[in-house]
Amino acid sequence: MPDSKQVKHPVVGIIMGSDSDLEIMEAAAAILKTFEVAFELTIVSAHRTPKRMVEYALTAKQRGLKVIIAGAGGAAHLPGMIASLTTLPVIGVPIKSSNSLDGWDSILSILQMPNGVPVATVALNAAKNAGILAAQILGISDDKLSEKLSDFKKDMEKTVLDKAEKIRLDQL
Ligand code: RP5
Repeated sequence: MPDSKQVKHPVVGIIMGSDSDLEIMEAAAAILKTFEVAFELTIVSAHRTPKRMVEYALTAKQRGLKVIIAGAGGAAHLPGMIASLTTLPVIGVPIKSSNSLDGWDSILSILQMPNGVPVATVALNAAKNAGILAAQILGISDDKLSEKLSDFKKDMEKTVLDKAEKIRLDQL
């Protein structure tokens, strides 16, 4: 557990309900790679592999994970169920999947958790933000990572300012 895409000492667990979610969830893996955060990635389905889901959640902390990113679509119960079984922070990624009506079903299934069992829900298909948020959580106790996040923000700012400058010049 898990049995795919394993690295040494992962601190973030990226899980998803189906391989059809991978196209979206890859963005979480990509941004964690740029921050050099070790992660594992696998499929855990709340409905099709409920026993695997329980085992994943119950062993996550002892295996060294610090944050779990869980993506699912439609009747998206995976993030909430994982959150019900662990004290690790769980970030939910609602996915507009093949069985999703319009994406709202996925969003509300993940967002509307009962008091006591929070899931930090990002925007529809926003796996990149889930990866950034996971890094920010880890950055609280990791100065090097926190610096990388700070540089990331500075780069974003520069990109936008460059675009703003370009628009002004183009409009002259
Ligand atoms: C959910 O059902 C999965 O997370 C996925 O988003 C959706 C569709 O799964 P597949 O039928 O494509 O395997 O549980």
